[in-house]
Amino acid sequence: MLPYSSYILIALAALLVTCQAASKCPGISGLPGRDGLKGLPDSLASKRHDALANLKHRLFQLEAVLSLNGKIRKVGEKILASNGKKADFASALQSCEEVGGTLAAPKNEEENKAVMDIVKEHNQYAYLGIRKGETSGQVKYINGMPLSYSNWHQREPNGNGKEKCVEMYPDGTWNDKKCNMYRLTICEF
Ligand code: MMA
Ligand code: CA
Repeated sequence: MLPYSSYILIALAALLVTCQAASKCPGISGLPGRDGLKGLPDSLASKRHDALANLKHRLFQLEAVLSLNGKIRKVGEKILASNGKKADFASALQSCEEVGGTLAAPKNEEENKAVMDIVKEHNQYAYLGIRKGETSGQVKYINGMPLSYSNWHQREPNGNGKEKCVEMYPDGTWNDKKCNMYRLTICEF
């Protein structure tokens, strides 16, 4: 037989575990409220919830305007955008990185099609965020990861060490190419 107070403690512990699992602990009696251990009162938590909802709505509106004007293209979690400028590979990459993005590198057919649409719109070949390793010649993303998707044009890549960058043709296929050409800049964010 346990003392009476032990049963109360066990009951309280059970309640705590249950309500925390459901994220529905009351904000009273010293237990964490729905903000868990951050301990915000429910009134503040609800204000913060409203503010987040407003932000989301505003973002949704802004994305709609930018899409409508053809300024951005959304594909999965990615946002693609071009500054409409032609540049060599290093300058194109720099332009993207300066604004927190990187050169677009399609990782699947859907992304490839989205980049292709921008290439077609501008009627300009574009550099992709893909290049060959200095010594290995291995084809990699800017972050050094090996290629996981490709859409080479027939008989490409054929550069044999002389073509370290990759461009996209208006049909969406890829060609390894020298890095000092002037090609459309398309960034991903
Ligand atoms: C160019 C150059 C190459 C490409 C071939 C395809 C002649 O070289 O763009 O990168 O592979 O054309 O014919
Ligand atoms: Ca080539």
